[in-house]
Amino acid sequence: MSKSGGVTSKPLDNYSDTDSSALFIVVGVLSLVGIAVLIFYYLIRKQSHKLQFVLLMGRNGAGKTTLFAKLTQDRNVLTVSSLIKNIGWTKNLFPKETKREVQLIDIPGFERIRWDVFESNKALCKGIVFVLDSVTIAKDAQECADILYRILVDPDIQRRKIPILIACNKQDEVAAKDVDVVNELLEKEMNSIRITKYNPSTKKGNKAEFLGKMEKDFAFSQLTGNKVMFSKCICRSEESNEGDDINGVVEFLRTLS
Ligand SMILES: Nc1nc2c(ncn2[C@@H]2O[C@H](COP(=O)(O)OP(=O)(O)OP(=O)(O)O)[C@@H](O)[C@H]2O)c(=O)[nH]1
Ligand SMILES: [Mg+2]
Repeated sequence: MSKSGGVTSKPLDNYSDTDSSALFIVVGVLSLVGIAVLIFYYLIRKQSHKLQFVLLMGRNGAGKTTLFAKLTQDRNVLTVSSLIKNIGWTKNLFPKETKREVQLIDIPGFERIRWDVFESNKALCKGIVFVLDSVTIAKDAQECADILYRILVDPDIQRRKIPILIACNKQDEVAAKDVDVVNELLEKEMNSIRITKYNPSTKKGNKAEFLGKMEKDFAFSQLTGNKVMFSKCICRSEESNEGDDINGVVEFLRTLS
């Protein structure tokens, strides 16, 4: 009995040794694969972060290039109407944090260049700062709303739920409209534009281009995919550069860095 027990116990011990070393090998290989996947994922994320950027958009003279220079060079510049895009990384935007800087593209307001540059860069954008002139907004509301509408119905922008910050610039000027007033003016114009895209009563047009809730007046808060936010902005005060205020834009960029 004891002999037979001795005979059976030896092969069992051997089997157990082989089994545990096989297990070690499997665990080792799996760990290596896991580490490789993590490194690969980290590199892809790093690379895609480098490739992505935030677009500065809006009509001519809104202050995009002025804001771009403040964010990328931390200085005030005199500008002329842009005919080509500017690309650059933000500089010292989050000095005391581990947040990474953000790559920006300043898109000229000139209509044909604007949409060419937008079309060729939208696939890699991760956010849009829509800059507008708060002094002339009452007169320019329709044009600004047109641009915004086209951005917001874009399938790429919708599918990727790109967030948009509307920077109400030139708030240093006495004639500047408050952020709430700008919001109302734009919503009113967006309301009119969407009826031209699709009319719910006649059912004419493209339903996919109707933004917001059918039964209510348009409000940016009705957009479920794209988050649209507003902030005041002063990037080149007429009186003194010390009065500049781009905190709302910096906060927005922080959420994307
Ligand atoms: N008062 C005031 N003026 C500003 C402000 N920001 C920009 N400006 C002025 O607005 C004018 C137009 O600014 P730009 O930065 O060239 O405008 P833009 O949006 O780049 O214009 P385009 O390149 O034509 O699309 C310039 O004279 C700026 O100095 C601001 O916050 N306050
Ligand atoms: Mg410009």
